[in-house]
Amino acid sequence: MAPLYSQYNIFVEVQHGQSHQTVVNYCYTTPLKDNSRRNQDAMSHKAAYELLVETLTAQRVDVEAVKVALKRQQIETPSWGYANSGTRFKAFPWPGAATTTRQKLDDAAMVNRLTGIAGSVAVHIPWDKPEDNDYVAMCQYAEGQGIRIGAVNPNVFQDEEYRLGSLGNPDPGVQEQALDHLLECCDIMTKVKSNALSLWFADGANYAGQDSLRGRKQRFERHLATVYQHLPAGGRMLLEYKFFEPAFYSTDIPDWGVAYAWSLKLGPQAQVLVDLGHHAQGVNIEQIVAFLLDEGRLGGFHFNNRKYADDDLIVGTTNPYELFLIYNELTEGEKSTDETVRTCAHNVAYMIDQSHNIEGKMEAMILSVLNCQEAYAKALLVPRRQLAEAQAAGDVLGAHRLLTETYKTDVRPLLAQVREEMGAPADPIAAYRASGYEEKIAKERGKAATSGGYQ
Ligand code: PSV
Ligand code: MN
Repeated sequence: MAPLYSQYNIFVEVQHGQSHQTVVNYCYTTPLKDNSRRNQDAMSHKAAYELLVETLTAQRVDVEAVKVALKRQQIETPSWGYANSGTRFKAFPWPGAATTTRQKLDDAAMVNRLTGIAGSVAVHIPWDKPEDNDYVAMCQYAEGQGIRIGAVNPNVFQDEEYRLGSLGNPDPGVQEQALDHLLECCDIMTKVKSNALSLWFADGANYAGQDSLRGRKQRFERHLATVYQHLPAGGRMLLEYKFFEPAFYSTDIPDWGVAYAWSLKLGPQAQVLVDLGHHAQGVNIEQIVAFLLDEGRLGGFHFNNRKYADDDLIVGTTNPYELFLIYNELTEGEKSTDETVRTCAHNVAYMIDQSHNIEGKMEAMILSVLNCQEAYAKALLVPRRQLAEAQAAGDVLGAHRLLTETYKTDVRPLLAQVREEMGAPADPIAAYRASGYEEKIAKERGKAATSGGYQ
């Protein structure tokens, strides 16, 4: 097998003659002999790591504590992210993309081996329904690959009966059908040892007057209460909101306010799930995160990235700064003196929800996990005490700068070191490319037939 390790290169920033009155760090600001402004000499990540530790330690960062937190981080990958997906115009098949649940589990296990922090996989039922209906065996198969089954996602949007919605449908028979499936998923949770029922509904209306808005609300509230009663012991219900699509006039759970209000009505096991693609342009997601954390009702994330709508692009590719700001709130929550907030922050389910339409599925997933890891690492370095002081003193730009300068820290050598200490490759993407896995699955699985587009 090809070596799993690749050399790590960093850039050395030279800042001659500049004073560093830093409460924040300028990474690798080491003067070089040749006086060049930007020297691209390669340095092993070990040397870069040691330099970073020195810099951070001088800023009174407890690097060991940061490493412990990074080793505990977990990102759940979605089974559906390993399969072919597409837009309404076309789904382009990718050689080797998974078509069976076992293949999806194999792929998720590979992503976990390469990153060390993707130990669970979310399933979507019936997309992941085993042919023999043996969910226990499915769970054992996952465990045999070194991963767990995470959130169970019911699917009440694909059957023909759901044209006018599921729980919100005006037809009581269709409501019943959706409810049965949701209750079946509660049973599946026990079989696959999952503690999260992750709910998203495509329900809504396309035209004013199409249905009673209050009527739909009441149907939802009634049926969700029944589902809540069926949660297995210790199980959580995560309520995902989305402001539009596929319904374009009204959506039954359009925003976090509705999801929050319903979670309060349902009980403590119900919490809100934030999908980064489910907000209007410009919405301050980190503020939503802060609010829900403070109320102890932030249940989980569906990470992805958007530019225009629910684009489902790789998390951290379009707006890495937003991802950092979200992690900043979460990290602050993890350290809070308020027990509700701390407990909530430590129990957040970090999940990816993406479609990889024009790119390979495996590399996309590895990159997604790494982008979350990088955002978290930076958030862990935020000098909380100084930030609080600057905020209390009304030092607007001082506080802002503490955050932005931390964001600029090059944490890659730290992450390479953490991965190696966890037995993962320093550069998981290079390791994946060198592993032969992509070629192997392409050969074994071939190219699946896809549909998509207007038919
Ligand atoms: C809907 O857009 C969504 O975000 C929900 O989480 C679904 O379960 C997922 O995408 C896959 O369709
Ligand atoms: Mn989602």
